[in-house]
Amino acid sequence: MTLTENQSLIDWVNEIAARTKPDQVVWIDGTNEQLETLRTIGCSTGELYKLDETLHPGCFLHRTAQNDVARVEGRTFICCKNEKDAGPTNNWMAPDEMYKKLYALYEGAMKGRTMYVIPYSMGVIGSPFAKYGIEITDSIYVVLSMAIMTRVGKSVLDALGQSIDYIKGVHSLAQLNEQERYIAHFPEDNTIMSVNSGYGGNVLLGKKCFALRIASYLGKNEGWMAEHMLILGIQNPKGEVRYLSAAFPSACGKTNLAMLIPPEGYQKKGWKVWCVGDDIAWIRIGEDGRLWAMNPEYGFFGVAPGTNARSNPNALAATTKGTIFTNVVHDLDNNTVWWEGLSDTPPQNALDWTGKPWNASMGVKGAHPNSRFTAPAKNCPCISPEFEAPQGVPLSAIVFGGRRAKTAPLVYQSRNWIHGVFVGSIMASETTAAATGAVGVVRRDPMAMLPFCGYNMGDYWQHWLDMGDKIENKPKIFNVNWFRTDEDGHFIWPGFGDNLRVLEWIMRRCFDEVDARETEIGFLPYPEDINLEDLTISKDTLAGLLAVDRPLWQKEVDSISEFYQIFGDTLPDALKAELHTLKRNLGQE
Ligand code: OXD
Ligand code: MN
Repeated sequence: MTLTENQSLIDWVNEIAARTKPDQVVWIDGTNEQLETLRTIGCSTGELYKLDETLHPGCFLHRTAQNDVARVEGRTFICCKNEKDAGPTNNWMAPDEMYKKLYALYEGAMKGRTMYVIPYSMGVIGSPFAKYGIEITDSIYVVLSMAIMTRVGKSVLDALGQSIDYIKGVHSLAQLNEQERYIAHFPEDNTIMSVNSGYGGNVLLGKKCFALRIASYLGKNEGWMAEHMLILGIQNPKGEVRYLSAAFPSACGKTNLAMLIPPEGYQKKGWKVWCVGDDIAWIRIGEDGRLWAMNPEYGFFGVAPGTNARSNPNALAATTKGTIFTNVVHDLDNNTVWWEGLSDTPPQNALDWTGKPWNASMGVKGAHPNSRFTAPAKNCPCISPEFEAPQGVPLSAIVFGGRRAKTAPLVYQSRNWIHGVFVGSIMASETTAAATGAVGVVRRDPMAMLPFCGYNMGDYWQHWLDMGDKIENKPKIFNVNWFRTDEDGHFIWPGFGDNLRVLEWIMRRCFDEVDARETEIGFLPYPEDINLEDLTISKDTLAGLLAVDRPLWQKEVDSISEFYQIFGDTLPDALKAELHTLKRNLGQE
């Protein structure tokens, strides 16, 4: 049954159905009754396994195809008219060429299947800041995951009314053919098309495709920002809550920071951290001249391995009900799930992520390293009371960071907004041995947006600079690095909950409550201003973490210059000037 009288929407759905030729078309109304029917069908086809209702109420296990376990950056395209608008860091194809290719792949792709039409909202339905999307898919897993990750159903159609202001998304599993897998974005047409994949990051089109790639393009044109950032609130003993957003490349602990549990001493004094979002922030200038950030999502799509009661008890708690687990170990004795790092007691009688009998003595991992949980945000014990605030929360600070064994200090503050944009643009992370085999290879990932910016990264930096001109009460911009190592390769800073000690200094800087020393790279804390109570780390060690290593920074400057070169004339002059200032400060010019 069609749930809307929006003729443009009906016409488009009919057009896609005529191409893909499903057996039937089902509109998702958002009722639990309908979702329950789909869960039952999903279990009957083997797409889902129902887990133990007592241990994991409303939870399911799903497995992707073995050739389909991660985002495919090499097959992700920005299809705008001019290649230059996609920039040097995106794959580009002319829209006509890509449409032709995709329409051929979609031809009859849903034969024998049901086509689902999912109306969804990024942000609170009805809020002036929400944006709506329609995802067409032939996967029940996608429908059920979208119903966790976004707000779905008839109320979205009601809010949309006759408007044509929605993002069109088409997804088909087709044959899951790797050679013909495409994740294509048409920013100038408000359209996303995905084919031959069933992995979340490629097919839950509200997330990376809409809320980052398409939304970053919309934000540039409409004067706001879509960022790959967590949002959190820090409540101090006086009961004041101050907010920050933070961007880190993957594998730097974004979800863990978003759900941080304060050290015991801090808890006793009344400190608390509230999670507003763990992955995406839509940021606008409020009437008060401050930046306001909202989380457009409704759930968490987190990496399972390594998540445990110590590293992130809040994330673990979020997965206890209404969650879909993908590519984890199936514990057959308890009909529950397990992954590396969850506990020291792997199940004896289990299936690995591919569905084959497995136990730890086999010496191979049971869960895929990129196995995931899709969990409702509202399950999270520290979810912010402002999670549903339509306008979001006011930002006092923006934090960038990466994984750097040596170069970057524990924390530093940019001199001003423009310098802060520079600091974001030079963000980098070093690869770990586990990921690539080559330790310490520096990968630049500006603002953690390299795979997610829907247009030319040079223009994106210019947009950041332009926003700075318009924001009256600018948040302060910082850089953090939790990952400095000693001679033996051990992490020096304890990380996890103790990162609050650094966030506390950041907030004190934002409210002019603490001094700092100006250095070549920006403002650094005086060691005595970072609270080390209850830690074994000495003040000297901390001083080392807060030192600027000139020779390393001189090398860094060479690497930044090389990176900047690929942007040619789209590199904003203001960033060139910042690079010169850094060189001069380091005595290189
Ligand atoms: C994610 C990612 O899944 O950044 O959030 O890859
Ligand atoms: Mn992410």
